[in-house]
Amino acid sequence: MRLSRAMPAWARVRQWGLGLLVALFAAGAWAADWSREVLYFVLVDRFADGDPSNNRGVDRRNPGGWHGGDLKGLTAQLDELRDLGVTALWINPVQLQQARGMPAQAPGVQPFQHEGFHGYWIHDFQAMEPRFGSVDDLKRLVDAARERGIKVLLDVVYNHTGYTSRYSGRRTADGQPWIRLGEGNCEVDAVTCAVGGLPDLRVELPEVRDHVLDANIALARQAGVAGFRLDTYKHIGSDFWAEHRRRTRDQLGRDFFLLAEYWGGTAQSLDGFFERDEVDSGFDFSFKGSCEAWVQGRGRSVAFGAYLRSRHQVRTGYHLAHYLSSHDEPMMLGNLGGDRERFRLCVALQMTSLGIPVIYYGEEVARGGHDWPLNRNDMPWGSRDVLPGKGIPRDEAMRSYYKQLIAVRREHLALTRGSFTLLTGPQDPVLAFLRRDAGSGDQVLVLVNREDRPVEVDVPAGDSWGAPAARDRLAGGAVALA
Ligand SMILES: [Ca+2]
Repeated sequence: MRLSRAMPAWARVRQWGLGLLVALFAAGAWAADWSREVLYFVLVDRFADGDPSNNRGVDRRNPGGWHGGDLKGLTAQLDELRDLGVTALWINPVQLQQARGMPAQAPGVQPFQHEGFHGYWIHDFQAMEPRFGSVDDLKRLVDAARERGIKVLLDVVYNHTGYTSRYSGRRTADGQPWIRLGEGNCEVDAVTCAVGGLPDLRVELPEVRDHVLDANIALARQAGVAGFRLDTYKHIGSDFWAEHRRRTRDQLGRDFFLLAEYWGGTAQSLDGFFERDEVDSGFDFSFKGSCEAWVQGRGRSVAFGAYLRSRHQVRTGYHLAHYLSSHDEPMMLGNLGGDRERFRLCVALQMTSLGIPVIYYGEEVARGGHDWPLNRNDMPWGSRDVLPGKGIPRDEAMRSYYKQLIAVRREHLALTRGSFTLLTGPQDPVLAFLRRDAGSGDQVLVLVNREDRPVEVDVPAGDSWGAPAARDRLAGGAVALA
């Protein structure tokens, strides 16, 4: 078949009805199975302002300042996420932030004041940041999301406080400081070092551990969130994470979901945590760079396919969460020099690959902003009257493409839990692989062409392909198989 670069082709090879039946059965039997979720990450301050009365110190011209978004605003825009097809929402930490920001500099940006708008500079674990909203606002978000079939993951920090906090100088009952200041080298000892120079909480001390655990668990229980995204996982020891797993399960339920931010995480490097059942999932830091390289012509297609296959080594019942952009890395579209056609190929690969796809807010409308701090800029709302991103243009065609791919992913068990068979030959320019779900018989053939021209490709049909007809899930229509 002929393929243009921008149009990966899909062919589903078995009866649709059987796949649908099995999908419904499986969803009921595995209430806590996150293999079919599509996760959307929002920096609350940068998304939607639903309450101007809490906009203390807001300066939307400051790339590191507060921009006014809040939980009420996010709640009011949940239909935007439901319409896109996402099934889970991850929001940044919402506890009270340090009172004043820090002077900051970045290439290409005027020196600016960096505030705690991102939520990771906590002053008090037991209080909410009023610019984000109240505990009731968080509960209303969770309830409104649940009505739309969307789970909410709350980001929590255990490793450090803000640069200033109510904990500085605090000591335990037997006189030990709560904080380690400026000690250690993260290259030598990740647990005792000060990440980004932030005061390191000594969570190995039971009094400190109980304070942060109790605060986060109480907030989760009050609001009814479905799980935690665990910040700076690498920088806390396994004893803490084992205790964390026990307590969250005991107090928040067996299905309470844990997603670890282990910097550099892959199927291989996360396996120890999965083996010890500390968490249910971890971010896959390898997908973004691998995809960027391949779509730009670096490396053979067969090697990239072998990499995708290696992601299937993840332990059964545990998940990799793979993303194209994040608040801690330059955004993919910028890394690709703004090439939206190549970006689309990575979107297609993200949505046809094993794991929990994570969409960084606004990426689905080709949000601009490349490196920090502009990778955390405002959600584009185009002509819609939503601040802070009112008037920022949106690529609606890109959003439609995301919608289509998310819908295809959610319809096919093969794409979420199926096996991976690489069909690319050593010299083939086109990447070809088959995803197959043995239980339902659902199969999807994925073909991706990174060349700047149409190419012809022969794909060896397996014995399991069955009926000699398939359906193109992107362009529509039948595909004849010979
Ligand atoms: Ca506000």
